Amino acid sequence: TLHLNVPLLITDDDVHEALPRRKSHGHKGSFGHALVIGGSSAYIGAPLFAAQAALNSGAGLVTLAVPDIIYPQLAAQSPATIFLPLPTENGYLAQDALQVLENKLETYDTLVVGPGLGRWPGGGEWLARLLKLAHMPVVVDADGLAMLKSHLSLLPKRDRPVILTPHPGEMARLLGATVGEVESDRLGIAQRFAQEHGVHLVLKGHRTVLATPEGKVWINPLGHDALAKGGSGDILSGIIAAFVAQGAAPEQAVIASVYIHALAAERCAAEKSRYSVLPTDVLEALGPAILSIV
Ligand code: NPW
Ligand code: AMP
Ligand code: MG
Repeated sequence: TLHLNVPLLITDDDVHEALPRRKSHGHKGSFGHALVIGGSSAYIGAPLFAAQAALNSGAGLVTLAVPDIIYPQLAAQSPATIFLPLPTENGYLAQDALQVLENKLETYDTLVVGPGLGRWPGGGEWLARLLKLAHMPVVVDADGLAMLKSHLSLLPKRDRPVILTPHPGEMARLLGATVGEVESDRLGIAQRFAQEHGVHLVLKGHRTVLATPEGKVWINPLGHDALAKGGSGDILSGIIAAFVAQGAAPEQAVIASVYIHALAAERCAAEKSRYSVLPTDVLEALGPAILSIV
């Protein structure tokens, strides 16, 4: 029997507090190493958006693990990213991509899995094995969420935090509900899911909701339809990973991420209209948005 907690509206001050502190004498190792696993033959931009967002949000090192068929195009576009090309099968990561990753996983401070990953038969088991091997905070987004559906019982058993970032369509799929049902009770659904599965649940969309495993609920007051364009969510997952890599607790990392993501988009829209904002504009506006808070 859960009672619905009163949600808190995220403020500038909360974000100021939540942002991980930078140290002038810090080096790239001090600011964490984020690993992004994603991409497939159809979705080349998504993993790059996540990796670039992590770099623009302060991660010291970012490695992008992608199917080797798309690696050359990506590598040409982001010189600051480190690449880990993985074996490909039918345009998706091959099952044995895990063997390549397995010994390297302890290098990374945080993991994002899902942007542009696609879905393939056996993908759920692949993801479940990855989550068992990965002893760091993990952000599961996009197709990672689709493949997690039959493995939700894994989540409460993990020793490190899990952050899930579904849009209403992905939330509906996870619950076996309709988008209408999700949208009619965003706060209640997020809170129950987070507590039941022991995760930080970021239910995206207009007025994004964050629910913590303890039942605390936050609402992001910022953001509008300038973010309603493919790639926006992929950027958000990278920002969260960067703040976690820099030492923020998951709750603080998400509070800062959803707010700065939305603030950046609003600032872009003020310059070029809500019609014309692209994910690449939001990426560039992350720095100015952070500057307006710190
Ligand atoms: P509908 O039909 O649109 O109304 P999927 P995805 C619904 C990658 N991307 N509120 C939607 O409903 C991602 O990273 C790559 C309510 C539909 O039923 C993923 O890997 C890009 N409903 C992959 O694409 C740029 C909503 O959910 C279902 C909703 C698939 O991700 C784009 C769609 O969900 C993209 O990021 C909302 N706010 N949003 C690239 N450039 O490389 C969605 N729905 O099938 O999981 O598809 O979100 O497009
Ligand atoms: P995705 O669907 O995974 O690309 O994620 C979309 C991102 O853009 C999420 O962070 C959403 O919260 C945000 N977004 C999309 N449309 C809106 C909207 N109308 N108002 C506020 N945020 C939005
Ligand atoms: Mg998405």
